Amino acid sequence: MVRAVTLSGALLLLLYVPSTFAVKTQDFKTCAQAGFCRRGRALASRAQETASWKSPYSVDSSSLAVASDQASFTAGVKSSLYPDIKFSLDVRIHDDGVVRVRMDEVDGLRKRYDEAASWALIAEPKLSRDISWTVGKKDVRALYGAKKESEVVVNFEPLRVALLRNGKEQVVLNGRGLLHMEHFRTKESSRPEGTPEEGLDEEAQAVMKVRPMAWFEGETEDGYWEESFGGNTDSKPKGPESLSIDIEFPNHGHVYGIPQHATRLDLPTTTGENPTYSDPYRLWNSDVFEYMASSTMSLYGSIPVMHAHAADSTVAIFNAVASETWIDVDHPTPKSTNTHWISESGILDVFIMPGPTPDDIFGQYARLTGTPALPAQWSLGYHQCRWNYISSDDVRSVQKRFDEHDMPVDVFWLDIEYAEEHKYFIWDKKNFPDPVDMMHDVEALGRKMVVIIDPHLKRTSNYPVYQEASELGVLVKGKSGDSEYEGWCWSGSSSWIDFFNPNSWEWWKRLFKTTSQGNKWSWTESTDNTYIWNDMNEPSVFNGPEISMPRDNIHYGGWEHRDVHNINGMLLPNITSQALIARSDPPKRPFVLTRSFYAGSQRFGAMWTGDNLGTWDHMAAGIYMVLANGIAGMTFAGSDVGGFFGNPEPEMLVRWYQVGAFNPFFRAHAHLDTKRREPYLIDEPYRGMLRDILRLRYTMLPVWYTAFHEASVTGIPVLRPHYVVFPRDEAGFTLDDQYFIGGSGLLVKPVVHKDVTEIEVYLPEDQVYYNYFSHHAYRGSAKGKQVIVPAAIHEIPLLIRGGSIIPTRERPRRSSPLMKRDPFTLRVALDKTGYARGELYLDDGETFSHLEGNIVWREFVAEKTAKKSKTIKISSSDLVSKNPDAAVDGVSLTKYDPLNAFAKSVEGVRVEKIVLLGLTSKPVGVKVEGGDDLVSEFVSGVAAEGKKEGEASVLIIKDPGVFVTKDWTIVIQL
Ligand code: NBV
Repeated sequence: MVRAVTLSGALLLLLYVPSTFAVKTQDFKTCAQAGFCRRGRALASRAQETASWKSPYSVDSSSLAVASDQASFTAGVKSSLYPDIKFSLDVRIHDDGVVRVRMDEVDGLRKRYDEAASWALIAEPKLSRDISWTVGKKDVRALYGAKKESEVVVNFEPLRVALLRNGKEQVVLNGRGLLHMEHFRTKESSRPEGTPEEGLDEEAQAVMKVRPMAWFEGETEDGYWEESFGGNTDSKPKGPESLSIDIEFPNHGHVYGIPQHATRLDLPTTTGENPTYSDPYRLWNSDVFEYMASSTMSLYGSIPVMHAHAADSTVAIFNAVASETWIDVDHPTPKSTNTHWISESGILDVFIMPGPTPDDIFGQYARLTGTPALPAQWSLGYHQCRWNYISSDDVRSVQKRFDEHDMPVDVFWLDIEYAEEHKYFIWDKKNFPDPVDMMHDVEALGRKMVVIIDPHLKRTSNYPVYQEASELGVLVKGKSGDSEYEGWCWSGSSSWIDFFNPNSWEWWKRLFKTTSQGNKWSWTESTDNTYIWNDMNEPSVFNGPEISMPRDNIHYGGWEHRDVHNINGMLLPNITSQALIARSDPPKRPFVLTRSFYAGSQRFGAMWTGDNLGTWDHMAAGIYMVLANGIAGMTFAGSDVGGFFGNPEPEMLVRWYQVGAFNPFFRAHAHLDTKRREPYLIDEPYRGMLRDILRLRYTMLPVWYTAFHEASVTGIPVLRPHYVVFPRDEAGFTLDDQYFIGGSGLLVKPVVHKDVTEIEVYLPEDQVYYNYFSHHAYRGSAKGKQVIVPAAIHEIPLLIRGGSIIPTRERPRRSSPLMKRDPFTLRVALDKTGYARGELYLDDGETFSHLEGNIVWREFVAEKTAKKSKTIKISSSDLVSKNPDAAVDGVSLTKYDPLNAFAKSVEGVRVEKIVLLGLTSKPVGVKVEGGDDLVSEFVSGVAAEGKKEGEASVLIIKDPGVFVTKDWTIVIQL
């Protein structure tokens, strides 16, 4: 079908849209349809067209005050446009070099929303003790860092803030003079004095609206006082209050992040000719039905975090704003990037992360907003979901069929139809007469259930959750501020909990208690193994503007919805995860999946990419969306396996499981109208392929869990794009279809096209890489090289980087908790120097006892005893004892004892097999140091240290009799 779609107001183009799926672009604003975005972009155009353009904002140097600890300064800012309006500037330098720049309106008619950062940050950042600001006539500067390599320069007139490294500008705020904080005004004061408002014809009114300062603000009051879109009118009681700022990255040619959009990881320019990228990237949490696989449209979550990258530097921005924000990206030269951020309301609160490497950025961002929580280990297994499993017997029979077909699964999910009239928590007893028994049947095999709880509450007197919320006064109010807002959602006429109201917090937590709470309601018909899925929390409102809440709705503290919209969605999973922790004693790790999210959401659980389509394009988009979410903190991420909409053909389903098995969050899900497609339903040979993929995921759980542990300590994402692992390799800067899993050395390139039998994989270095399955050795090159890897439908292009040791558990089980005492296999993939290293992190996987040091954290190393030696030792040692800074989940391990209770509980767990790849020759002896000779098998082949490609040599050491919690060394004599 060919249809006409209007994009960005003026541009009409013909687009091919498959007849079955079509996003309703007309339901969502383009920049041209949002007054403040139009104004912001118009400002940028005027600046570009005016050679003498100069920002009207300047620092009033007479007001500059450096704090006594020297870490910050404040100053007044004025605008030559509005000499009577006062602004304040506050610049602080944190102890890790992050620079925070805040600007607010002083003594304005109203207060601007300034709490976005407080929801995102874990604590008030520590300021540096090592700064001294030098106040000059034209600027104020601070030189800092270990080698005094960093410098912040704030120019007074015009106001301009720059972060320099070794004398070179890395990040510049207001370099192009697009900073504009629209001050609060009244309708009257907005016009020149004495201008009659009434009795003028249209033309005269337009002329009268021209104010003396029109050169900067434009010629009309464009969308200042009221705006309508799609039949809804925004009353805008506060008038204009938008904020625009340009942020330049003069030496960085690539920018990544600002999820969530269905866009390539390396964000395309939005100011060029490409019609798909003609609008700025939009951040406004939205439920976009049948979203496009390539678009700047906003989706369910918003993280205003952007990385800017070049071969010698990575820097990043966290723009802590909660209102709707549009971001233009432009590359004035291939090696530089300009961005322009336009937000509807709020203060300016920008964190500049100085890097200089991607890993440094992850640390800096994690110190601000926290690391991803270490998930329960079972949640890394396979999740089976569908809208809907229709009854308890349906759940039981699905579970049975997984077992009959020997397919592992950890979690069964229930979508909205379990709830009577969509009153969440309340079981539809016709179909779910015995919910607790059903849960226990699932738990019997170590499995769990996840049940959906949406934030809209049915407005009815027979729903205790709504009744209590209403009595407590914790529901979002309509624009009058005094009556409950009523909108339409799954439950019909509904209201929404206002989680900004602290009175809702303890109440919400109580609802999840599985034991009776006297005359108060609680979810006694659930168990401590019932976990939660929060959907529709953008919030999605069927009859609201852009399928969400009116912007003039009122939240706690009198803030309008527009001020807090992008944060709103994160509060539900935040309090829900706290509720799950609080419901049992001792507490268990929570699991909450959320559709909407903001900066800091990584502390509360997992996200998924929402309602994707069953198309190859969407399969590919899922990968780069998960990568982008990950670099902005949300690393526990995945997309619906199979595609939410549509009925994938067998080939597509198999490929989708391959993608899912290499996503941090691995869940199959499907729309109500789709055919059932549980993996056991598909015919052979595909069924066997799906079983193999599921088993492969379970085999690799130790790799995933170790990667999550690392993320929980360092903030480095579980899926690592090339620019993160090889920041200097330019050829990798645009790659988003292959990636590394944690620090394991596994490199995967899932196939996302039809009829593929082989695929090119890019190797970024002069190193040997081994095919995980066939052990074929490939050689990379220092200049970067593509190699061809077999990729027929049953094959996953998965390589092990030479130099890695991969721990796996290879016994097929029904669920991950049943693997607790299973032995390990170690794949030792020697690098070109004959060396390899790997890590394994273990704990009980579900409580918080790991924070007390109940963990096993091992380092495995394979190395020659001397450079030309013919002796290779593979050893296992305790990593925590070696590392005084060791931490778990952001908490340092002060109480660690290698003989801790968890370690004792897995004392008997063996290493059952070692697979050593790339030895130069057949060993003459293999033994445990100080022990017996071991049985081994050698198949000769290509050596790691040579230049040849082909099947690598493989040494298999069977049952070496060593234990995973113990120190040991195996000696291989060549
Ligand atoms: O709860 C029903 C669905 C859910 O299955 C899906 O995963 C969510 O993204 N939900 C959206 C509401 C309706 C979608 C058309």
